[in-house]
Amino acid sequence: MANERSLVLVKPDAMQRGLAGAVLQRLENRGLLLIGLKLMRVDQDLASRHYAEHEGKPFFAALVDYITSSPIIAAVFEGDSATSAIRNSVGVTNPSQAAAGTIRGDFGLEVGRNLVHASDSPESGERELALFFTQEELVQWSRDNERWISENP
Ligand code: D4T
Repeated sequence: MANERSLVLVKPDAMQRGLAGAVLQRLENRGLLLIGLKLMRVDQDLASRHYAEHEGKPFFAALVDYITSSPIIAAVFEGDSATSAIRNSVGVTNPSQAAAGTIRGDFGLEVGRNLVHASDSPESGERELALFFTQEELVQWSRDNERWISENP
């Protein structure tokens, strides 16, 4: 799908460890277009809504504690096949299994400290970004070098 939008969260462990720039740089370097960015705290209500699909699972309480424990950076990236491109750059959920060269594979060791969230489908991306951003907070813009990133800009 063209011009997918994906929500990326730089989670509290990445913030505490000073890795926010490294995480965002990897996605920016791929050519994904940044259209939303905010430093914020996630409260219990937002955490429960964002992780609604995990409610009732054994790790849910720890997951909510973790995501609410420090500020995060919420970002929206746009691009062709943005969802899969970002998920591939992020790596699999458990950093101990994530490939070297991915964010989780290079910076993490445990599933409960996996540094970053990325939407798992275009539909999730739209649902999730609406939890974190108003339409007015998303910036529509284009780059002057778009034709060097995309064959059909
Ligand atoms: P997020 O949603 O944070 O990008 O992670 P993933 O999409 O890669 O993985 P997920 O939705 O299956 O899990 C959400 C979140 O829960 C944590 N988690 C997960 C955990 O602490 N223990 C577990 O056993 C699992 C499956 C990690 C990510």
